Amino acid sequence: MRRLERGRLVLATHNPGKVVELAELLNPQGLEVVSAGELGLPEPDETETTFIGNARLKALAAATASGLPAIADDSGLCVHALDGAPGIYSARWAGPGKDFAVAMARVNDELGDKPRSAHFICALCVAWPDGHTEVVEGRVDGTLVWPPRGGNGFGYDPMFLMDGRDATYGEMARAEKEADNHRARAFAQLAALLPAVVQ
Ligand code: ITT
Repeated sequence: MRRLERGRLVLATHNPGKVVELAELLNPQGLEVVSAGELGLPEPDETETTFIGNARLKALAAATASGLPAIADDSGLCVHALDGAPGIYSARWAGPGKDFAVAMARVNDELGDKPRSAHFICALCVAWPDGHTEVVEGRVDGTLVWPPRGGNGFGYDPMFLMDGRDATYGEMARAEKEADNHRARAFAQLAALLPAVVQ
């Protein structure tokens, strides 16, 4: 199994909300993270058809361009009554202006009075410059509320109520959302795969 050495790791994402959450997970592991934006790396087109495929594509692009190991996150909201939409298109539903009020309204409109269960998925991929990759996936289940509640977090957080909770992700303080969500669940698997990260 490939070990992840302490040192610099590229966060292969251009989403500031993910940068915050991933840095919070990685920094305690002795990894110094630098974002793709800080390195001026291009944002690759997400041409794959799965979360894992797109995470791998983004991590490999960043590792190859930077010469450093890179971690990418591909994630999204899968609404059961919409056959899993927006899914891998979760960012694209917000349009070029990345307006998630628009994306949430579209989800709500398409749902109408159908059942409101949904889950978040996060695929994480670590890629090395020589092309080796490791991938994991985390999931949380919940329900979609309307109108959206809370101004914390990012993306679809204000309409997602994790099963068993009273506060949406948008209403939770940062530490509360970070303690258990699809990204943290994926990261826990990654840390088990790459033991050097958790020494
Ligand atoms: P990168 O590809 O640069 O990482 P992106 O925003 O385009 O940034 P994705 O293609 O993975 O990332 O899109 C996932 C979208 O799903 C993201 O823009 C959010 O709107 C949504 N999403 C993912 N995780 C979320 C979370 O924890 N809370 C709320 N929304 C989330």
